Amino acid sequence: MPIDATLPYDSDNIFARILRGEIPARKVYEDEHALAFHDINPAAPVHILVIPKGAYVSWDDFSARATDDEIAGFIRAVGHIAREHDLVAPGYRLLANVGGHAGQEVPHLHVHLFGGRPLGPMLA
Ligand code: IU
Repeated sequence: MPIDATLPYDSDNIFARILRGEIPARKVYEDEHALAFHDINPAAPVHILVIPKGAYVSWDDFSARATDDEIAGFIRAVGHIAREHDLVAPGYRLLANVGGHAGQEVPHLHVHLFGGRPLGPMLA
């Protein structure tokens, strides 16, 4: 079920539990602002989720409430991970679903990083 992105942050969501180390994840990167791990149901040869360490429901919540430091750190982490995985020359795609129409399932902001094959046209 897609989430309602206007609801307050639920600190029991699965990505919050991964951040607290209560649930394992195949981590690929971590710093002060961001954690990245392989998606459990990959849609491409490279399918990494990058999440901020702060408690933000969605891109909307993050862009409204996060500090400039958090936003800059998070965006830099996404770029760093793409470069570390040699995705710049072949190309890659970033996607962040927000709420019901986009089908966001987990109520902690996550940016999908897809790569490793031609990704085809955007769906919308
Ligand atoms: P969405 O943008 O909220 O629709 O994407 C959620 C993603 O989180 C989706 O690709 C799932 O496969 C992925 N995921 C995960 O990697 N680990 C989990 O424990 C759960 C979902 I639940």
